[in-house]
Formats: sequence, structure tokens, C-alpha cells
Amino acid sequence: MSTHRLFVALRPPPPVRALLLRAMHGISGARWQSDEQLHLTLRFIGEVDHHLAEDIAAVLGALHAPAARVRIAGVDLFERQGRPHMVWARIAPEEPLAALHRKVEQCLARVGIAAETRAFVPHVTLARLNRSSGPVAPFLALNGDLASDPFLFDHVTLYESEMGHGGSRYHPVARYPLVD
Ligand code: 2AM
Repeated sequence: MSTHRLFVALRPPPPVRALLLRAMHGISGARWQSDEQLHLTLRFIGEVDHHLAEDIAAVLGALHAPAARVRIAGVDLFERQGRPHMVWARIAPEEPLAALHRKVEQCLARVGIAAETRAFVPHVTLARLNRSSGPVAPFLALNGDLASDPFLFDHVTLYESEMGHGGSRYHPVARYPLVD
């Protein structure tokens, strides 16, 4: 049976994506995210069958949570095995995002999705790096303090991820409004 690779995310509004996209250059060999790919994952679900995908889409309809007022608060690096692995944007404050993460987790528990064991680290991935990527220090020196005006995450999106050779494509499956 076919499966669906799902995740729940927040989509930055257009002016915030434009700010991020303007900053996204200056590391040779980096795989920069496209506008369509920019998001903040609240909960990665992974592969589920069609029936569970429908149950997840339905149960998220019960998500009654406040919209999160936040801002872009800098750009940073994740390392893996001592090498730069990913460039990402920080969103602050983190508490409203952590609260949303917990609410999504509670909804998913109702359809039998086991609680996540990894710590929730809110981030918007900007670029994926590999061994052949160029130095990141000049980019970080320029953008480490990248900041936006405050903005609102006013809905949550359930996405399906389709993995391909040119990177993943993310298809919105359903949107759930947050309360302003
Ligand atoms: P990333 O951008 O930090 O890699 C779709 O793949 C989204 O789910 C991405 O935001 C990705 O985070 C996240 N993701 C992918 N695999 C994951 C995993 N195993 N655990 C947590 N998040 C994951």
C-alpha cells in the first residue's frame, strides 16, 4: 500500500520569506531552499498509510491554539560530525512555538502517534551543506544578526514530503487556522 511522508509545519508569511530569500546566497555548493520549501517544522511524522494520513488530517482540525507572534532572530549553523551541515534561521520567542508543538503532539497522540523523543528545536532550514560546500564564516558574519519585524504565524499546515533527486518537494495537504 502507498504511504505518505507527513509533517506539520508553520509557513512564514511572504515578506519574511522574501527577507530570508534575499539573504540566501554566498556559500558555494550550498543547496539553498526554494521559496516553496521554507517552513518551520512543528512535528515530523514520517511515513504513514493512507488511513492514518486521513485520521491525522482530521484530528488536526481539533487544534485550537493561539497564533504565534514571533520574529526572525538570527541565522546559525547546525554541525554534524564536526562539519557544517545546515544553515538555519532562528525564530524568537520560542515559547509560543513550543506550546504549539505540544498542542500538535496532543492531537497526534489521539490517533496513536507516539510522542516524539527528540528535543524540539524550532528552525527554518535555509541551506543544506555537504563536504564540497564552501566556507560559511563570511555568510554568518553578514547574516548572523538577520532580524525581521514581528509577524504572526496564523495557521498550521499539514505537508506531504515527496523526496526526489533535486531535493524534497513539500505539498500542503491541509491548513488549520490559529486563533488571533
Ligand atoms: P530539517 O529541515 O531540519 O531537515 C520535512 O522533511 C521537514 O521535516 C524538514 O523541516 C525536516 O527538518 C524535518 N524532518 C525530516 N526528517 C526528520 C526527522 N527524522 N526528525 C525530525 N524532523 C525531520
